[in-house]
Amino acid sequence: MFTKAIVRTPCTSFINGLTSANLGRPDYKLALKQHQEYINALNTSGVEVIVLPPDEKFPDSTFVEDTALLTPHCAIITSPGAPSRKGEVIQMKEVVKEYYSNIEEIEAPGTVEAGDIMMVKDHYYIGLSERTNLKGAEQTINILQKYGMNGSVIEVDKGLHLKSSVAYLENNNLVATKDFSTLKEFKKFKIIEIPDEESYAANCIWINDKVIIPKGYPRAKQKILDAGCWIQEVDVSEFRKLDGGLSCLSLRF
Ligand code: CIR
Repeated sequence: MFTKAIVRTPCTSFINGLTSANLGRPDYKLALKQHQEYINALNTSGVEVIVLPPDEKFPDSTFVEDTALLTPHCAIITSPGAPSRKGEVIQMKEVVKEYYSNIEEIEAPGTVEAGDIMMVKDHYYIGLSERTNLKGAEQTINILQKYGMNGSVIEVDKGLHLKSSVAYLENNNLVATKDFSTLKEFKKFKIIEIPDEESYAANCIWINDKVIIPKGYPRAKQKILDAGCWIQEVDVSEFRKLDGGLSCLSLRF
């Protein structure tokens, strides 16, 4: 169970965030509205939501998930691979200090963005992507092992981060796009395969027996419902324009 979630209100420079999506510029006002709806959804999942103020220096700073890995035993402050995002971790470390006494950090030349890390109980799958390199993944695994947890790496050839394409929904259920559904590393899971045309919906989050999914993906929704999950939909269209999904918008712990 999660008891808390950290989010950060999008700043006005959010509209200039990194993207390869080709979906046009986000509408800032609509993004703020959608962010509030996201907070409401987290609240109704029984977590206390810690809302950080906008940080104009970093257009992508609303995507807090990438800046830290919060485990039950320690917090790992990451080392973002995107140059424009590197400074985001300084502020996040100060916030995390209030909740964790064991704080570890990924060091250069290692890079890690935690959108590449999927937690399955005490095992962490770490995507090797354009943002997370092997050195960063190895440092992460060493830290996890120090605290009695473990990790392994997965090549990410498609999508921004590992969790752009997969999500663990507890009870052995793994949501995955077609490309990731056949990976040998995921053989042991019950795969909920998301059709290609709705692949964005593979980025969903399990939070205290509820699954929050993006609004507007009916086939993905039906598949997740068929797996016996209780669903809430949230519209995150403006965050999608910056390659961001539901998981990116919070740190849940
Ligand atoms: C970026 O490119 O870094 C942001 N525009 C989107 C980050 C999305 N984060 C995530 O998937 N965890």
